[in-house]
Formats: sequence, C-alpha cells, structure tokens
Amino acid sequence: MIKLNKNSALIIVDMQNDFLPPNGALPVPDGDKVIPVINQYIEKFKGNKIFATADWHPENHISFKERGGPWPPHCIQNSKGAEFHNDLNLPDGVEVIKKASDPDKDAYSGFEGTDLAQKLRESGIDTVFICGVATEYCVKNTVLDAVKYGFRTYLLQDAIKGIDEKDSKKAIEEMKEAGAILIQLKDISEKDISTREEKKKKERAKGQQQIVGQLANKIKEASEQIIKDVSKEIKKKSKEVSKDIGKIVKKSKKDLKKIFEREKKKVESKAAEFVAETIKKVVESLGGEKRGQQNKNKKIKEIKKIEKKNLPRVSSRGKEKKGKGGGKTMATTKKGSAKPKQKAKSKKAKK
Ligand code: VGL
Ligand code: ZN
Repeated sequence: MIKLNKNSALIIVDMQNDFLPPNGALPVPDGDKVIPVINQYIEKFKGNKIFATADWHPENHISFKERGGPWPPHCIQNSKGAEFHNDLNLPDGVEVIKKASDPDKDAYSGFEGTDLAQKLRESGIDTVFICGVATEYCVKNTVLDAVKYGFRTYLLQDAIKGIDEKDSKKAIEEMKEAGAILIQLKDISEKDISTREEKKKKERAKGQQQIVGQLANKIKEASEQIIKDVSKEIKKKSKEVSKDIGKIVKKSKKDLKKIFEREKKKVESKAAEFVAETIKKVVESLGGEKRGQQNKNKKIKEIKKIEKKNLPRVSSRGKEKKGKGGGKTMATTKKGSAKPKQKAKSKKAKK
C-alpha cells in the first residue's frame, strides 16, 4: 500500500484531444478509456500537486510528415486538438507543462525543454505518479527522465495507453528496468497530507512515546514486583517474629515457672524448716517440760521418800518454790499427782 503525502505529485501526460478517439489527429487506440481512471487518480490527489503536460507544437513542427517527421500534424498550439479532453476533470490548481514548442526539435519527455523538474523541486516533490498517453512515447520518456532526475517514480499501469501494444509492453519493461514502480489505483491508500519531515517528526515522537510508554510499563512492573517482594518479605519476617515472640513467651513462661518452682521450693523448704524448727522447739520445750516433769516427779518421789522418812519436815515445799519454774510446778502438782504421766504420753502419741 502506498500512502500519498505532500511530497507526492501526479503527472498526467498529453491527455489532449488529438491523441484521443474518436476525433484525434493522432489517436491512441482506447486512449479515452483511461480518462475515468485518471479522474479517479485526480480524486486521490486532491490537495496534492497535479501536473498536466501538453504536446504544444508550432504548425511547422519538425515531427510532422510535411517536414519529414513520422506524425501527422497534431497538438498545434491553441488548436482544439491541443486542448485537454473535456471528460478529464483537471482541478483548478493544475500546473500545465507545454513541451515540444521548438519547431526544429521534437521532445517526448515532459522534462525536456521545460521547467517541470524545477517546479517539482520547488514544490518539495520527491515522488511522482505518472499516467497518460502514449505509453511508448511521451509516457515512457517522461518516466525515464523522472527516474533520471532522481524522483521516486510510480507508473500508473491502469491509466496509460500506447499506440502499439507490443511497443507499449516493451516500453513498460524498459521503464521498470530503469527503476519505475508499476502500481494500480488500488495500491494507493488513504491520504496522509504531511511532508516527509513532518512524518519523520511524527514517527520520532511516536517512537519516543513508545519508549516512554515502555519505560513507564517497566517501572510499573518493577515497582509492582518490589511491592510484592517487600510485602512477601514483611509477611515472612512478621511470621518469624511472631514465632520468635511465641518462643520467647513460652520460654519466659518456662523460666517464670522454673523461678516460681524454685522460689516455691525455697519457701516450702523454709516453711518446712520453720515448721521443723518450731516442732523441734515445741518438742524440745515439751521434752524440757517432760524432763522437768520427770525431774519434778523424781524430786517429788524423793521428797515423798524423805517425807516418808521424816514426816515432820513439811517445809520442803517452800524450798521448791525457790527453785526454777516454781509456779508451773505448783500447777502441775495441783492437777494431781497421778495425771502428769498420762499427759506426756498423749503428746508423744500426737508427735
Ligand atoms: C506523442 C507522438 C507524437 C506523445 C507526442 O505524446 O506520446 N506521440 N507526439
Ligand atoms: Zn507531438
């Protein structure tokens, strides 16, 4: 597909009455058949530069038979035959290039002896699309010159007609060989009215936009990945931390339990010690009491013995009073002499 731009120009070659049936002086067979096609090209080129060449001979032109040339008189300047065909829809802005005006020189190419090349260059044209008649004469020579002048040259193969079919075919091969590109109407896509420079700029901007877009995408992707990674890491770490906390709590609990157990044991052993001490003391005191009691009992017995021996000596009690634990002894004694032994016994049993 070929896109037209501001650098593209259409060149319509010699679509004049004298070259077209039915009334032309030098008619190209079926030359009129390409008029509608050319009109379609003209439509496609609306807004673009359009050139139309015209064979523009003086009456005594060297190419005419009268002067030994190959052709009947044709396209004589300002004659009806030199006019463009009426069905051709040339636009207002069409640039007409008159050629072969020199009576002593024939010129088939639209570039020969004209300012076509200059005009094309002035208009910034670098690509030309060529159609018209006759294929093996003026079309061929115009195409070859266009190529020679360095224009990118398209030959519109559905909008050309030749005088002789064989020669036309040969001419087309020649043009192709020279570098012309054969195309048809359907090969030209919708218009893009912009210069090559503008196009380049646009393309550059597009490329930059693409790069920026790609970059933005990459940044987005990377940051998404980072967020993903970081949150994953955080999750992992927090899991570990909570695990650690669990462990610490467990250990602390264990430690506390240990401390508690240890302290408890300490307390218990202290308590036990205390209890033991207390009991010991109690026992001791009891033992002391017992011993005291036994001593007393002994003494009482002794006293009783003595009393038995010396009945009159009753004052021994007074003596007792002066000894240690006197009151107690009295109480014990008071309770009755038979009982103390029993009491000691019961205490012992309790122990
Ligand atoms: C042409 C013959 C004579 C042409 C011009 O336009 O092809 N042919 N003069
Ligand atoms: Zn001519």
